[in-house]
Amino acid sequence: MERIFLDNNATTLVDPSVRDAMEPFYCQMYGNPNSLHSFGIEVRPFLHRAMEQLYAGIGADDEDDIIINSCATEGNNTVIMGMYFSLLKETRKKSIVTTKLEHPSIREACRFLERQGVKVTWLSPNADGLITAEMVSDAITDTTALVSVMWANNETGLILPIEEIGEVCRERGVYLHTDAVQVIGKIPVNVSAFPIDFLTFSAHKFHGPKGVGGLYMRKGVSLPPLLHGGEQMGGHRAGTVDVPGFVGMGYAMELATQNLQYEQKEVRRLRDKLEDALLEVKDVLVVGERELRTPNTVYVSIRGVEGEALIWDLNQAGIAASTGSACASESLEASPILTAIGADKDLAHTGVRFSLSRFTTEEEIDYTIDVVKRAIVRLRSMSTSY
Ligand code: C6P
Repeated sequence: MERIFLDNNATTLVDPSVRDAMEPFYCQMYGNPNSLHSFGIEVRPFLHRAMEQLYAGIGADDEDDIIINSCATEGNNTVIMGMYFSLLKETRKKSIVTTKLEHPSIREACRFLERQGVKVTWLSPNADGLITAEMVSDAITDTTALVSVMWANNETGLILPIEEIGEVCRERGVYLHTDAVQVIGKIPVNVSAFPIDFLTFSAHKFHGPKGVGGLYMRKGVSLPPLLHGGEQMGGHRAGTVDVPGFVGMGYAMELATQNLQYEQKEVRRLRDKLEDALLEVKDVLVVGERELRTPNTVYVSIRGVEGEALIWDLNQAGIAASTGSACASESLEASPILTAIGADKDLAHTGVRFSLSRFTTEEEIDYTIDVVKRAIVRLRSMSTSY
């Protein structure tokens, strides 16, 4: 049976051309880029090029920094922990503003800081699932050091108004960090045009390899490293960089930019087709307005159908979707996002996320529509609450 992957917000297929670009760095050019001999020296131009691809992909200025690390979880922790050691611990700037929508890598890092005495303000989304610039503005006080708001939510795909939020932060003299994991390759990202100080991304969310990510830091802002040791990454992140991963991430970023239009037109058309078909079914609701979401994501709630049960039925038919974050998929708790936007208890257990990619085909979507519709009938017929 052919399998269908509609869980691209969890991870993505490595583009075969990205894999080809990485391949020479395993058994041929395997030198440590910090070595002074030819094995090390020959690698450096490729890393230089990969770095340029990243700068171009996010619109960074030459003088800004991009720190290559292991994943977005590391990037997010570097910002939160770095803020703690540089500002929160020592100065009167003792608080952070963040949201209840964040990925656990922000949420748990902030909870850890709460236990160290830092004040964290947790913004709840409004009924549309959004955080507004006004909410951020109201939450900032004289003691706020950092605002951390994700650019798009991984479950709903809802895009938050980062530019406006950045303007508020700039006016009030507060740093802005954004977790941009879910927007690379889906909407244009230009950090030079937006008032963003820190931005995290992760290669495996845009058809690059797992285990490599990046943290953008605007020129003039600095954070102590999370990993201490050698002088790699200009002292910002010790440890030998994953050379094949770095090269792959650079190329994946270039391809993400090249495919942006395709994503916004074709991937979106397929997503809309799936969404329209699901909305034909009675008592189905989609979280968030289409225009406000990343083009590949639909988060649907189907009354009378437990999210896990539907995922199981789909899996039997070879289709991979999810109830939400992959890293929370073993928890049977209600969806935090559906709860946050005011869904009742029954509804909060029904969320299912479909996330497409540029490799998704029309046939796959047609088949999925058919399978989901049949699964809904089957599961509702067994439901005690519907
Ligand atoms: N979200 C999901 O199923 P890593 O794997 O550390 O590079 O990325 C973590 C991460 C950080 N921020 C956001 C917004 C994310 O979506 C993720 C990963 C996956 O939604 C796995 S939990």
